[in-house]
Amino acid sequence: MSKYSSWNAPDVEARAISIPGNSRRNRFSLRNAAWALVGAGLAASGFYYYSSQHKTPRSHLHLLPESGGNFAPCRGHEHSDRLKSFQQCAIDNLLNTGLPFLENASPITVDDFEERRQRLAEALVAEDVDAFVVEPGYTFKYYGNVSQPEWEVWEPEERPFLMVVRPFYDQTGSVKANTTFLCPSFEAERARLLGMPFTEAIQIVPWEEHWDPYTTLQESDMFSDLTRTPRLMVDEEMRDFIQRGLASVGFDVVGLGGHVEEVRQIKSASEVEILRAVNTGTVEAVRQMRKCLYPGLTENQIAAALDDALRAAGMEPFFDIVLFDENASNPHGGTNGTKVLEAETFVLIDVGAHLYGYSSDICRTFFPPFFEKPSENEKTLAPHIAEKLKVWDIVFEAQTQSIHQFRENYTAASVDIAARNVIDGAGYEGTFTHRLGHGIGIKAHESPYLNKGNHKTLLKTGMAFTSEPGIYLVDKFGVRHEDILLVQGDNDPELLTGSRAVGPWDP
Ligand SMILES: *[C@@H]1O[C@H](CO)[C@@H](O)[C@H](O)[C@H]1NC(C)=O
Ligand SMILES: *[C@@H]1O[C@H](CO)[C@@H](O)[C@H](O)[C@H]1NC(C)=O
Ligand SMILES: *[C@@H]1O[C@H](CO)[C@@H](O)[C@H](O)[C@H]1NC(C)=O
Ligand SMILES: *[C@@H]1O[C@H](CO)[C@@H](O)[C@H](O)[C@H]1NC(C)=O
Ligand SMILES: CC(=O)N[C@H]1CO[C@H](CO)[C@@H](O)[C@@H]1O
Repeated sequence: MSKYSSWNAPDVEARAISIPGNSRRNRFSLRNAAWALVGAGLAASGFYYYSSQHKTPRSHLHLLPESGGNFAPCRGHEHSDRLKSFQQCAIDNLLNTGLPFLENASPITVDDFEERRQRLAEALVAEDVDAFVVEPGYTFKYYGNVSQPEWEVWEPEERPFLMVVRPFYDQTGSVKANTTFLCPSFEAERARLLGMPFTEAIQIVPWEEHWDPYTTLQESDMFSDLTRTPRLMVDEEMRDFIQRGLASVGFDVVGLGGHVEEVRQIKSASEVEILRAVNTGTVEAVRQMRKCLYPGLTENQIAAALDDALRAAGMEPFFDIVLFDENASNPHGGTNGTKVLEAETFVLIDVGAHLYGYSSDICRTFFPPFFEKPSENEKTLAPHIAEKLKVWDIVFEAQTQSIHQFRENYTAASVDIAARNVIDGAGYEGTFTHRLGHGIGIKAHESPYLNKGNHKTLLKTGMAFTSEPGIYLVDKFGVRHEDILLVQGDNDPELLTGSRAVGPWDP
């Protein structure tokens, strides 16, 4: 999904940093020189606004003339001024809201991590499993705060570093979690330096380079009290060679499922507040940016300005799909972002950002503000405008009907079917080409997945989902509305995006 964010220029930055003795000033001039070259190349091909994709387009545009007038884009000073004002307007509008949506969110604490492992221990007992095993990645981040790149900054390693969480009964007879790490012995100190969120000192079982790590795990005292073959549940991200390694020494290995999978699916109060903050903030960023639009902007320029506005508000965008008219008939885009904004353009923006490690994922479809809204009694709407309005309303009604199904014990299929029935019933059968949505948390896409075949998964209180129905008309336009919903017993769900869209002029 992150077709735009990959166009930032971390490589340019990295190259500059690697030069010995470079000062902050040098770094900036190197970066400018590199971007001036990029700009020159693209200017020659008639595509000089590409440079606004850079993470800091304002400083770039500002500094370019100083860093070599010959390389700077040589036409359209007015255009570049206007673009600069647009970028600043998107940032200022968002900051001027005072960012009230961020107020109730705070980072996940050590106590929250302890609570997660406690819920995991209880789930392991319920599933009759002796230990949960996970390597650095999203799930390890969830239970132990270490992602794959935080452990292996270079590339994923072949040496297993595993978190092993076992349930045990304390003196009062209640279930508790015991966490132990199987770690390359020369890395044990580095593992401790990670400062993982535990109230007690972390326990490490080390393995030497010439040992079999799986045998080391098996022969440790972790499983010595068991009277059966130890049953391990491995996370879904666990690499195949580690699963086979564990099985090869005689562990009974089972895949992620049941109550154990539900632990991460069900959000705690602090997770809900972060999800609410980042999703409401992302919607607000789109609304505030929209007010600044002017004719002639490209999809890429809008994505870059929106990214900068999100960053200015403390959220880190990780994908940003901006599509105009027929380019939006492909739900995830794929065209090159150079289509130009006009009055009657239907703009689809699907964007996600991170806050405290949690994701937003929202979508809005709208007309630009300089296209005047027809009055209520206007009977002579051009057919292509009338069709856009009609489809916008159908998708909105589809989303509304799905929302009523986000209740405890309803199936993951039912929410999709409710939306699909509206779209099919309105004569647009076959144009809603993807599922209704997915769980959301530290990843934008998490289980459970909401498709019309998923009859076996039941929604539970505390699960957070996207509802994102769409209609895609090839060669014409696409419409999608995406909001976040929190399941709340047998009631309508709670909206975690602040407020839904009202209409194509009020997204
Ligand atoms: C978790 O890791 C992040 C860095 O990725 C850090 O900022 C945060 O403080 C850590 N949280 C805890 C509770 O240690
Ligand atoms: C956790 O398990 C290890 C290894 O079996 C053991 O040495 C340690 O005492 C246990 N910790 C607690 C708090 O039970
Ligand atoms: C973008 O794609 C269009 C065709 O869809 C093409 O005409 C145009 O040259 C492309 N622009 C760039 C900069 O690649
Ligand atoms: C959902 O099903 C479970 C198990 O049957 C039941 O305990 C719970 O009360 C149900 N929830 C609601 C909101 O009906
Ligand atoms: C289907 C398609 O590619 N439509 C348009 C998308 O936008 C580009 C410009 O970026 C147009 O050239 C395409 O016609």
